[in-house]
Amino acid sequence: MHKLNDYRCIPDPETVIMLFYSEHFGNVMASRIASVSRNTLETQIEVTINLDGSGQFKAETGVPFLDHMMEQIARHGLFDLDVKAKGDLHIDAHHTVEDTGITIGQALKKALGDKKGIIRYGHAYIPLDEALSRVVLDLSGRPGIEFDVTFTRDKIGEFDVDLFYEFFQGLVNHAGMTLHIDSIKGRNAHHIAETIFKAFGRALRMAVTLDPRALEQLPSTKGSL
Ligand SMILES: [Mn+2]
Repeated sequence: MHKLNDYRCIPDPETVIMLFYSEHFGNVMASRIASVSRNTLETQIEVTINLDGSGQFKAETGVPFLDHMMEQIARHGLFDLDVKAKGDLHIDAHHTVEDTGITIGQALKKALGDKKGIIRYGHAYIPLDEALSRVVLDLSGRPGIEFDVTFTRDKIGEFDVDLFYEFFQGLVNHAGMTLHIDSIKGRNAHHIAETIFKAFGRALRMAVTLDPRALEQLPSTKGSL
């Protein structure tokens, strides 16, 4: 059995875990990739996610602010994320944003597979100038969202701030995740939104990370997640 202190010269615990994992389980790691296509009369969406990526991001959704926010998830979560969405934007962005959240949730669930070895819980505080947000999540298998965010305006550019909740609710319902999002401080709506998405990426990265001390275990006393 290998021990973490084989790598004690490397200070960053995430680097230690990644090195340990890629050395011993490299081919398993490559499998945490999933693609999902979801088609309705309102939207056609394709998502590919690699949980063990490097933050590469591509999106064509026709909703630039959504793309800007999803890029925060990919970059700060170190996920590779590719999102293609065609939606009924002639009505408004509601269906496209909600269904993109749903499809990312489905892809995330598929990429996680049996969830063996994952940390399961994740949290992050992220500041941006005057704004500060906290995201805490549990890959519990049970959908639940607590969204305590007050925006200082109704729209960021063309983007309706109500849609942030719709995005996360769709994602949570289909990923099977408990998600608490709290905006703690903030005046600028763009900053508030960005801190939420960065914190979500960072918290999700923690939760999906494989724990080298428990690679063969499911982190639940119930025996299922
Ligand atoms: Mn920005």
